[in-house]
Amino acid sequence: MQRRRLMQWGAALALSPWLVRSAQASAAHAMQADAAADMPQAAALGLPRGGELPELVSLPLELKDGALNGCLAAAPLNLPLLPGGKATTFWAYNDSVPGPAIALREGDNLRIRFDNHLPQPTTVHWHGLPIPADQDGNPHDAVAPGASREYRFDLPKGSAGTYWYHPHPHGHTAEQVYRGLAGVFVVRSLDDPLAHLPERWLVLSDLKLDAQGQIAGNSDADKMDGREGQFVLVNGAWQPKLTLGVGERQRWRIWNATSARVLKLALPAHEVWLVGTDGGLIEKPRRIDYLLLPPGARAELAVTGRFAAGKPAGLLALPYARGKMMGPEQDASLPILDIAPSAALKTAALPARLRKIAPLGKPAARRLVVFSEDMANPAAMFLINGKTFDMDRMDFIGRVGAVEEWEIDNRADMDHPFHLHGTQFQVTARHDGKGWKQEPYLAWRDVVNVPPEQKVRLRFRQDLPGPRMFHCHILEHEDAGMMGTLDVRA
Ligand SMILES: [Cu+2]
Repeated sequence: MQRRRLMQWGAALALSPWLVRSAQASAAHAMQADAAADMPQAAALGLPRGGELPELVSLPLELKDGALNGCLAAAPLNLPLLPGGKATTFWAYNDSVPGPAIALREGDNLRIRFDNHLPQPTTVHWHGLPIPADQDGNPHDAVAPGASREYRFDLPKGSAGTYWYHPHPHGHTAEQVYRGLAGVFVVRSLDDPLAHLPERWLVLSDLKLDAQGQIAGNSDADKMDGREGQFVLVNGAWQPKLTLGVGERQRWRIWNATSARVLKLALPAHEVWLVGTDGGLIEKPRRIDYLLLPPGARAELAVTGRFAAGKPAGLLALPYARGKMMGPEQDASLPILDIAPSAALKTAALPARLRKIAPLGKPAARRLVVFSEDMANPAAMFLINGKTFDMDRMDFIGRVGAVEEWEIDNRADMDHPFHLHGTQFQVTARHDGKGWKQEPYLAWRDVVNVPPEQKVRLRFRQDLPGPRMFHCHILEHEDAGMMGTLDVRA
């Protein structure tokens, strides 16, 4: 097998990084051909496209004893996706792909009964939310097949933002997400300056089917590069269509729920302002030409329908190279969503100020987080500070309420999007390989992409005690051990 050969070469040539790289390049070439052979072309599968953008289903919630109560169950689900009547088996929350949307307000208290009907242990991780560590679906708190648990937390003031939930068991996160387990979670503030805009929610996910129309397992190339399938879906549909009035301003929330794609999203025919990041609104709208959304990240946009002549009317993912070792890079624009004009509408106002974000003060602790790859060591290929994930090791000890500054230094060959649980951070500066540049605006994030030979500085505060994961959000890298634990102590 090509993979084994690659590893033997890697081991034999461990003394010469350059030789390892060239051996990898030729093995990679052979593996690309393998990967193409086991992944049929999109067109050959007959997945329908061009339908109306599906609305997300909502999770029913019942107010009882001061809490909103709901149920989530993870289970296999057969969906008749392809023509010919043969169903594709997904794993889904409440028989829905994506999972049911949860929309709450700051101050709400949520209680979710969760049932695991999967053949594997799982957890529900509430990605980005500032909730207690023991409610956050850490890999340490797995729910066994057939077992249940309750997740319970409140949404503090200031937590309005665009979040999601997905499994986080150690070693199975990528598979559970690519089989369909992911849902969105929106927290609204009581004084939302954009409440007057109609909202569209777009969940971007990746689908890879085999020749039988079933969800394909991960190839060796997927395990190394992070998985990319034939299809990028929006709310579970392939290249669906949304209508936008000429001159109409809408508020879009976009989730990158793919395992590994760094999406460089553009709307060339329209007027686009960035208004929010993972953890809610930024201070002032920023006019943008494209949005770089790494795996796991979210954004809010104010989109005005302009339908500029001669420009593609839809949402595109522009070409982006993320240093993949095996697979081909995305070297052409990928249509994600069609946009059709409806009647002309008055353009709603976009406030000049959205909210105030206070910069986090001087850090009480500074830490260095180095991403590296060791292609000669299949047992520990993706490393943080030279180590692979160990559930029983605390990598850092932090303090509740203390500001920390972390420098994420990518000394590897691929992009690795950094993610931290339990809080939102502020990126303060980025090093592009030549020098540091101050981040031009304040924003709350929980994912930041770090390309090879680049560095990012960020600050955060953890307001609750307990172990918090930090990891690469390419889910195959996370499963392979590119993860650590920050133990926050009172
Ligand atoms: Cu990674």
